[in-house]
Amino acid sequence: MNIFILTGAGISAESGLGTFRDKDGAWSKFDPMKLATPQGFRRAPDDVHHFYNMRRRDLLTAEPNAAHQALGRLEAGLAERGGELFLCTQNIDNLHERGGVRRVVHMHGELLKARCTHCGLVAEWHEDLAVELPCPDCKRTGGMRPHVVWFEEMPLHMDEIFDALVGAELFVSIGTSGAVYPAAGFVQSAKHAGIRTCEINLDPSENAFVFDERRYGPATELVPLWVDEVLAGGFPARA
Ligand code: BV8
Repeated sequence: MNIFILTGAGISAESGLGTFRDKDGAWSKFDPMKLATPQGFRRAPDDVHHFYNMRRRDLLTAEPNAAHQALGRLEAGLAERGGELFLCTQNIDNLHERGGVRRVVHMHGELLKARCTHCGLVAEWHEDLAVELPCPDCKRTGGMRPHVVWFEEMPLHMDEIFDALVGAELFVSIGTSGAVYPAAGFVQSAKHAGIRTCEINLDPSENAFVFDERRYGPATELVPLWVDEVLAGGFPARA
């Protein structure tokens, strides 16, 4: 049994990391066009670094929750049965890895990595970033940025993602509003490929109507239950 799971900020909400479009989400306080676009970074790099430095510090004190840990169990359980979990996340935190998932595909990049726009270096980075910091490799300043995908930038690993998507038997979306493309379009691609689809979320997403099955509630309650059902006997009964 091969399962493709797409996660979003909602799966990390109960670990204390904020979401984007919920009532008190990041985009209700900050302008994404100023803080999550290449032109925003060109125009005000210090503001963008401050936004990501704050989030990086929060992440370093956050812990994975029961939903992250359940997906770690799912990956191991599927492998024992000759199956595979393909975990694609829009999140830039490392809570899936710390929850036990061994292979995580970060299509929007990773908050604990930095990239040099001069030489292309990508390096682990747990401290604050700043414009005046020199690149560890080319030593030039002014080029270090968070290794994250901003709006109008191409998400990462898209070929690998689509290959895994069409090879899955079940597509599950967890903790995402379905507002951002191309991730929000994955469920349609799964549907067109004849793959069963399931949404697990606090509230219905923008593309809830597309899903065959829908479960609503906190991820730390629903995801462990769902994983137990899958590992006990294949696909959960239809809702
Ligand atoms: C691109 C930076 C192409 C990282 C982010 C149509 C097709 C293709 C593109 C577009 C299109 N229309 C518009 C576009 C452009 C744009 C886009 O989609 N705009 C939207 C707003 C309309 N897309 C892009 O620009 C993407 N790039 O398309 O490139 C291209 C082509 C040619 C040449 C070049 C490029 C890039 C998208 C990535 C942008 N980066 N952030 C960061 O700072 O983190 S966006 C941001 O939104 C994050 O990455 C985040 O991951 C993503 C999605 O948000 P969610 O994770 O869903 O979070 P949200 O708050 O929205 O929802 C949380 C959900 O959780 C809610 O539903 C809530 O109910 C639930 N929840 C809350 N608590 C819980 C819970 N669930 C369970 N339990 C709980 N406790």
